[in-house]
Amino acid sequence: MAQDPGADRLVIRNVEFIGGMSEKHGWRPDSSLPEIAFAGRSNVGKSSLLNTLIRRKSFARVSRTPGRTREINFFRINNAFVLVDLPGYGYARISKEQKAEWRPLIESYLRRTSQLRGIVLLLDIRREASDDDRAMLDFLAEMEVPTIVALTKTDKLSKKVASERAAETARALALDSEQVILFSAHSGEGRVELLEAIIDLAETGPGGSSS
Ligand SMILES: Nc1nc2c(ncn2[C@@H]2O[C@H](COP(=O)(O)OP(=O)(O)O)[C@@H](O)[C@H]2O)c(=O)[nH]1
Ligand SMILES: [Mg+2]
Repeated sequence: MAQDPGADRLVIRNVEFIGGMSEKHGWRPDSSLPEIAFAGRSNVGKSSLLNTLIRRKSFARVSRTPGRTREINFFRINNAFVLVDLPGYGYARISKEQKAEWRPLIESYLRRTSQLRGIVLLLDIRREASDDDRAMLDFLAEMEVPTIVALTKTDKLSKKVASERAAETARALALDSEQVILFSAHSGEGRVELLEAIIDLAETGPGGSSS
């Protein structure tokens, strides 16, 4: 793998927490770097996926800090792009008021970010997409944001069933099969594929032109 000339760009050399956006129209970094955002319902495995992708203790520490879990957190990676950790949505145990909170915050971020190059939406491979998941996908399609779906926790299913689920998900959500990536934080499945996909998005100029 060290001999592969393409592998170097996948090495995470530097991760820097640059801050959190906690309310609609609130602070956000004025970075001009491309941004890639990660979204999904609470408990889908987003923290685990990001920790697997980034492999930094400092990253895990920030995402565990109380108060940060409902913010949008920004991390500069390799001084090349910004990874945006959106708050998990739709957790059944929180109040109605809190439940409604994610939407304006996430929508405000998405509408204000001209450097957004793509979004990774996480879905648990064993569950059907929720209304919130579908609302998010519709919103992203409307905004014409390139979308990747990561199906998480694939280690819970056999390889055969997992790939059937991937095909079903693509069909049900009208996605291309290349947009769906199987991922497991436990086995590491999909880490390289997902990293390649997000770096490709980050290196694509606005409106899809190669920069
Ligand atoms: N089997 C399995 N469990 C996972 C995986 N990723 C996360 N989990 C579990 O799912 C739960 C929620 O994970 P977490 O990363 O905190 O989800 P978040 O709320 O989306 O940040 C935890 O109990 C994790 O151990 C995975 O790839 N495989
Ligand atoms: Mg989390």
